[in-house]
Amino acid sequence: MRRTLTATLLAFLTVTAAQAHDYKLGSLEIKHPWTRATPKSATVAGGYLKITNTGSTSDRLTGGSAEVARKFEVHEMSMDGGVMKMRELKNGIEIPPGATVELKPGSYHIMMMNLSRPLAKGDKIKGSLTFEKAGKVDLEFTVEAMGGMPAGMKH
Ligand SMILES: [Cu+2]
Repeated sequence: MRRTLTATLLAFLTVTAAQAHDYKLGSLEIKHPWTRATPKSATVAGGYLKITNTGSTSDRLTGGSAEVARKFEVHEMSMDGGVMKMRELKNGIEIPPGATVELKPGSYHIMMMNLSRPLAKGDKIKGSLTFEKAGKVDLEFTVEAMGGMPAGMKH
């Protein structure tokens, strides 16, 4: 009996923790915004998350903010003649109805630039995302372990 109770409680806590880091804005669901710990000299950090559009009209992620960055851009990374290149998406990223778009290393991402301080694992960075139609949502980026940047990545 006691064992069952503990297992149930654990399952409940796990689910609660996972849900605590999801956000909703109208028909947009935003899951697990995160970034990476940065070395002391770093001036940029990537931002990653998943956006699901449960509505019937398209929207666009056009920008946002992060308390540690003076500039916040939406970027795309792609292979160009065997070289990884990134560029700013001035018109943002489309989130079509019914679709889930993932911002992740090596793909679409948020670029936090001109960092005011290094990011340490375990930190929570307050920020926001702005969508063309849905407007603005406040959220937190969790800072995860430092990771290697893909070779050839330049700004
Ligand atoms: Cu970038």
